[in-house]
Amino acid sequence: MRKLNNILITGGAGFIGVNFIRYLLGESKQKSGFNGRIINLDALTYAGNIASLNEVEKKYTNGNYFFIHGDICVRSLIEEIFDKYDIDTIVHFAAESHVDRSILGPEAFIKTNFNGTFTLLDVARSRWKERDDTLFHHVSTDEVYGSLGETGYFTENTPYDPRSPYSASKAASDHLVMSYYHTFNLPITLSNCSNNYGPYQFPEKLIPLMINNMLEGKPLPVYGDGKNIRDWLYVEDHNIAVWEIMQKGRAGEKYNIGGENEWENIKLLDKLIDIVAEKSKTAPDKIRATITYVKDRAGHDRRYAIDCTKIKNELKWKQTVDFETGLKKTVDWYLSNSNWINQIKSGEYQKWIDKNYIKR
Ligand code: NAD
Ligand code: TDX
Repeated sequence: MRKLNNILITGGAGFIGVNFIRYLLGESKQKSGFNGRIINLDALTYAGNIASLNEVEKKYTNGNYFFIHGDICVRSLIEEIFDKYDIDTIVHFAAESHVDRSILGPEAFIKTNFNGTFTLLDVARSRWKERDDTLFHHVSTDEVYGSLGETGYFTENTPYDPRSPYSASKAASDHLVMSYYHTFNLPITLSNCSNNYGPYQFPEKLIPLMINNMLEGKPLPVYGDGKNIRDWLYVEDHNIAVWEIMQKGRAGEKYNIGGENEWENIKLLDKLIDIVAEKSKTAPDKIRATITYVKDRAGHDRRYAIDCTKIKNELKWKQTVDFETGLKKTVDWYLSNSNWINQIKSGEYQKWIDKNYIKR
């Protein structure tokens, strides 16, 4: 098992990164067994919310957690962080992550997802030359594999066939990561995960968008015929898998992670409506009446489904949160954290960042 001491987490103020840091340092610390330092580097784009870690920072971190407000594309900053904190591990979450935004403006996706990954890889290569106790874990998506028909699953050997600028930028970064392993012997691991849901997800993604629109009585926009299929996984289960790979995964290997939990968007929405209706004491039919079919997403992938036999067999990972429980936990979280949403929507949060953090 690898001993991971000084971990650089990129994108640790985003949805999955926040949950990952909470898993390593927060209430679940015992489960993870982590005992080292975390350096969280995040540019705090619209999707990053460092306030999500406020109480973890105050309650649990004891000087073993550092936040740096900066961009993964700035090489001199990455070099400085490597030297100052003696980084031996990177887990790379930072990305532009929303498919719709990549259709409206692909440039930021190429910059962060491709050039940013290159910068991190290249600094790691230069700094880790003489070491044999290091690891670069790259967090990627099942979207790199393209779109499935009615049958079949993505395995680690499925050829890449990305369809959106988002998935193409992630696919390109995956190839670059692999190339650094084969060409320079950089110890890497890579994971391709299906759709995550859970607390702290930015309300542009399907599940939090729908929950918040339901709570506000707004229309529920369903793209196309609503029959596109995604494979949903609770965010903590994704993070446990990432942590297992980082500790025990074989260098140079990629691992698929998935929920084995396929849902047509419209059926998922139906389930979510029942949960929100019950918890907010609203008539389900009143919410159902707000479903609005809208123009389809350009290049909308029809179906994703992950075969995660490899990680299950090799690392003994499995999903722990069933969909019903996970959705209820998620709805509860959004119901009791309306401040988090309101701050993001009002722009108050951006002002708070500008006041409290100097961008490096
Ligand atoms: P997110 O959009 O919620 O968070 C991304 C974070 O990266 C934000 O905090 C943002 O401020 C930061 N960031 C963006 N550009 C940066 C830059 N140039 N420098 C430093 N920080 C920057 O994304 P997420 O949903 O948490 O996804 C995290 C990772 O997991 C991504 O790599 C994504 O591709 C991958 N992934 C996500 C899902 C999912 O369902 N959300 C599924 C599989 C894989
Ligand atoms: O308003 C909506 N209406 C709708 O019908 C939104 C936002 C989405 N959808 C559909 C599109 C997809 O079929 O719901 C499905 C899920 O959409 P998103 O939440 O945008 O996720 P997706 O495009 O599947 O990508 C997500 O999973 C893989 C993440 O955003 C990626 O970062 C991750 O890599």
